[in-house]
Amino acid sequence: MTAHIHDLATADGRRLSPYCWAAKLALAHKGVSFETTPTRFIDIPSIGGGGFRTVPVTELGADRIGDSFDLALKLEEAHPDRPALFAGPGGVALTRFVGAHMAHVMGKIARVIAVDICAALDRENQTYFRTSREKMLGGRLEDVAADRAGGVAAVKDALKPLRIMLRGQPFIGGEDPFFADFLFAGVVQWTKIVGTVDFLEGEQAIADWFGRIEARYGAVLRATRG
Ligand SMILES: N[C@@H](CCC(=O)N[C@@H](CS)C(=O)NCC(=O)O)C(=O)O
Repeated sequence: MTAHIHDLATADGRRLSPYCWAAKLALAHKGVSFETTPTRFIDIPSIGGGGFRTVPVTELGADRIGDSFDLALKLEEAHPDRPALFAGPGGVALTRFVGAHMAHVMGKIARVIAVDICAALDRENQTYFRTSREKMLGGRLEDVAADRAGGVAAVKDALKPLRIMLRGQPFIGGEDPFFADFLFAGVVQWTKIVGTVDFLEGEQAIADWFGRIEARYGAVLRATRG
């Protein structure tokens, strides 16, 4: 079975979304092949005839799944014999916390690079993105990003728990990556795709951890345009 992902893309086809990257890494971890369709922000409401507000939207067999965490749960249920994404109900519960922490880090990063993301979209999508993100971030994208050094410092502060944890273990999942790792790897990949700020500069432990993910799933991460 080949899964199909509606995958958020910039005007030049670069695959942008942290959650779409997490979904692709989860599929690869479970050995499920996938294809992608580049999807712009304003095309999301038309996916599958309507009803979805975010991507990834993943077609997996007869299912159409509109959330990356739900996709990971479905994959774990369908393939318990393959490498784990959660390793049991406790792992699912803990990954909810990691997801919330990842969203917190993502919010800090968005303040620095939302203006760069906007520049990478086509005109129609720029209008949508600017309006929605300025509402979300509470100001003009340029103003929110004006103190770049301060914004980067806030991201680094938010990454402290990950940095400390990686002193003692190679992955959030322990000896092997879990979905929690893929949620954070999606965020790192997002910043690399936008490519305007190197948040891993001076972050050796996190860069090494991302390198370990790349060592396993480099083919997925190198497909920056699908
Ligand atoms: N909980 C969802 C969140 C997905 C999400 O927020 N996706 C963003 C892209 S990173 C999106 O589609 N945003 C659409 C929009 O802002 O209109 C998941 O894990 O799949």
